[in-house]
Amino acid sequence: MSKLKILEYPDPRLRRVARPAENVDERERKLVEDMLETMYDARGIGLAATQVDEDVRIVVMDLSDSRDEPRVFINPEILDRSGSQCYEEGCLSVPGFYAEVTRAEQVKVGALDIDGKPYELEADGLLAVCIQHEIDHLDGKMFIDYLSPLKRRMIGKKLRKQQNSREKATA
Ligand code: QAP
Ligand code: CO
Repeated sequence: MSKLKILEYPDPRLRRVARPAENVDERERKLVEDMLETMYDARGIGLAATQVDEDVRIVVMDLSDSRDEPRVFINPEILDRSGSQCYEEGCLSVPGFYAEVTRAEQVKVGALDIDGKPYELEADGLLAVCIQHEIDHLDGKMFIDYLSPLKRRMIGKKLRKQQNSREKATA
């Protein structure tokens, strides 16, 4: 397994729309392993392939406290949604920033598992929030898009500053 580099806002590569996986093979399974390692190392609960600069519709998640319940979604699709809930979200690609976002309360998701087998999942609460957040990434969308343009610009400026000083420190 190997740890991957996580892209950070406002990197334009986070805006690409990922293409569906044509099959679930060794290449896809290796990516899933690497994404899980990357997510666990960064102490995240969800990670989309877009965030590690991979152009394919794959999401990994783990909402457990014990960090031993990995979930894999290949070509995930929201089949049904209902209700609405407000949740304070963060993102590994927007480190240090959190904001409340309103999304569907319940979703039904269809996806392929790590063996390429189709399955469906009914989710609510944090699980539903996380799935919607991660599928957004595959469509080039981020949680800060739901905030005001002013807030988004402020976050972009602060992150750029952090990124620049980090670059200088390692130069
Ligand atoms: C998406 O986000 C999510 O700023 C997953 O410094 C988040 O794993 C869905 C993280 C909340 C629903 C609710 C963020 C780690 C992790 C940070 C994450 C940070 C360190 C974010
Ligand atoms: Co995110």
